[in-house]
Amino acid sequence: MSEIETLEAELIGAIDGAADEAALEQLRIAALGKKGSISALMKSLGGMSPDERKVMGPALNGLKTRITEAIGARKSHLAEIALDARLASEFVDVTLPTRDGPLREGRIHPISQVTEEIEAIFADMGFSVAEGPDIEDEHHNFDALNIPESHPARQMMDTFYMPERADGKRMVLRTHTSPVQIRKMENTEPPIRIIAPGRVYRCDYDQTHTPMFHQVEGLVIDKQTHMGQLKWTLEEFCKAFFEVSEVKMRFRPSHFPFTEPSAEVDIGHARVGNQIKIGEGDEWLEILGCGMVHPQVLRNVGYDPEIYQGYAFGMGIDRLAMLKYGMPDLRAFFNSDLRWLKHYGFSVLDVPSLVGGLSS
Ligand code: 2NL
Repeated sequence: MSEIETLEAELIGAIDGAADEAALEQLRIAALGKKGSISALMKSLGGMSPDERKVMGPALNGLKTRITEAIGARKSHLAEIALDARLASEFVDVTLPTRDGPLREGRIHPISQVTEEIEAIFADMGFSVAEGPDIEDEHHNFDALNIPESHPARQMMDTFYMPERADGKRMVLRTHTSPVQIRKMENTEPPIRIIAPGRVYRCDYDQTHTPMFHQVEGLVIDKQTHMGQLKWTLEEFCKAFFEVSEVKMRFRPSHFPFTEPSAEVDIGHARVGNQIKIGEGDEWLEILGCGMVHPQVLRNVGYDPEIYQGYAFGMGIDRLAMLKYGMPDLRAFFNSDLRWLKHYGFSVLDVPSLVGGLSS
């Protein structure tokens, strides 16, 4: 066997036996690196006679090519083995029951649960979810909504004002999620179909009020919208949310600066023992406010009220949660009491959906 054949047999044997990529790299350097065995033979070409070189040149080049290819082949084979091992070790049997641990122990707060339920219902009716900043300017929180400087809601008594800035601007903690909708209208052409859930803030603290609470507002703007659509949307929402096939509702005339006409909506309920039954019965509970968007609000965001109209509504998420899940005290919502969370919280694995059930 020639020197070349011996070297080739040795190298191929070593390459096929290399256990991992690092060993393979060592072999590559030992053969093809600057001081490698093949490189040394290549260098010896210079000292050969032209006849010898004619034979040895192509032979060495052939050797170099075959060794490079063998290293490449072994490398992809090793990578395949490594991938198979990883796939085998990371195999997850999704049909197994959950193990003890955070997934089973942890709880979703009722407010997060109810927010997701509301989002699932409105998503099904073609609404998207919009968000905006908690710290707002007075334009988006009040002026654009047709709430005048003199309105009681703007008084220091009710609103958390931030310290006045150098440019004289006073920011506020948003008192409702309406500014999210104002922002949406300011930078979007109709049609619009959104809900805006989120935290809101008011200077108020007693048995039924916390200074931070949660609200969801809805807004639809299009060329032909009317109170009938608003009424249907809210009825469908209430049936889906309270998971009942019929729900008694009452629309009472009301007043908001940002809607005209405006209405407050009550749902019928009955007390059975210390439980509340929603949808039937002779007692009324106010759950939301709504109306047709005031033409001045449309003008404020640059819409022509002769072309576009819309309806809007707003409701308190915390209150809806209390009603649906029978939680008596609003203040317990924000105490982070683990016993309360264990009792009223929801499983991480039960994601609310209309097909899978909202609160199953
Ligand atoms: C309530 C009443 C309401 C709205 C919110 C709204 C938003 C825009 C324009 C017009 Cl951008 N209206 N929102 C309308 C009527 C009532 O909330 O009692 N919330 C708890």
